[in-house]
Amino acid sequence: MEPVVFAAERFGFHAPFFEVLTDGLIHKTFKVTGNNRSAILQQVNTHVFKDIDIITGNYQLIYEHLERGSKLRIPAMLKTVDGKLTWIDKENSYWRAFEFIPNTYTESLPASSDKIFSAAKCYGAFTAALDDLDVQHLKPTIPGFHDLANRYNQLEAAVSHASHERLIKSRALLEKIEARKHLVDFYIGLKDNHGFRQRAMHHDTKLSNILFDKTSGQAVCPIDLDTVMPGYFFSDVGDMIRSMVSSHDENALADSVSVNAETYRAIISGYEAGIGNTFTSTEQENIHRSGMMMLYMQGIRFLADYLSNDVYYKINYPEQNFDRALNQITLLEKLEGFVAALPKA
Ligand code: GN1
Ligand code: MG
Repeated sequence: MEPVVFAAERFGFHAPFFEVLTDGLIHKTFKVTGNNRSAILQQVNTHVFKDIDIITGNYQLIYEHLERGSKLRIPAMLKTVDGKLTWIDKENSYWRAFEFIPNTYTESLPASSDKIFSAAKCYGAFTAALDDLDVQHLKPTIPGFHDLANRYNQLEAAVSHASHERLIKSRALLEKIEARKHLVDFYIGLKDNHGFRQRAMHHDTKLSNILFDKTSGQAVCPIDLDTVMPGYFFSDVGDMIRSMVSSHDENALADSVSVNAETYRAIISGYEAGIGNTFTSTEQENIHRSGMMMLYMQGIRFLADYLSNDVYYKINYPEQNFDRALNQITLLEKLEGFVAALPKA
């Protein structure tokens, strides 16, 4: 029997029907259906999320906070037949389950500006709804996750251990990354500037991490909340720009990337509508840096993984992490041109 079938049983599903939902690069996710109900079942990647109690604790804190004071509702975590929130199988894999919110679905790229606006507003509203939660109660689930200085150091460490062949192939990209080190300096500076607040950031704001309502076509809530933790303004709006502004994601060939102006505007205006007046004036003034920060960071992360022989991201062919890095840095170059041409506020 497949491990997912055993796991489903622990969460009360007997002889279920299951579908593999493959979008993420980290966890394995399934939709299980049986006895007229469905749930999302996940095998947690514990190499990435080393402490399952931290991700579970954060999730419950967020869930309860939203339940008390917000219209926004996220899927509830489900319990096993013996009342636990997680189950460990005989291979030592952790499993958990979430309620499947009926009549919802996830969108994929390319998507209309209406969908993008609705998703961006939802991510903004999520952070706004958590504004009165003391952000220090959310524990960092991956230390240094969107710390650009940390990511830059990890790339340097990867360079020092890389194979000759992979290093030669990466040379031009490494030069482009080095030439933009001012983005790392900006990150270091913002931590000491009180105009930038620490707040609850989702940190993985892909379009596919939003549930949409099938009837209204509007965003319902963000999902994939393992990386919700204290962060800075650029992460969520920036990761949306990073992952949505081109008509295909980071797995597309670099020569196909482009900045869609309408999508860009929908992200910014949707996010502003959602986050409302919790954004400070300093954050607002710097909003157009966000996409560049995130493309730069993701380019660095993919290249560091390539130079480390692909230990982190799932790949489908040997050079995929290099191609993803090239995609992100190419999009960064295009975004720089686009932002420079924006009318000054
Ligand atoms: C990972 O697995 P997924 O797709 O939810 C990664 C994000 C990256 C993304 C790039 C925990 O997210 O930070 O932006 O891949 N998540 C983690 O596709 O590293
Ligand atoms: Mg994720």
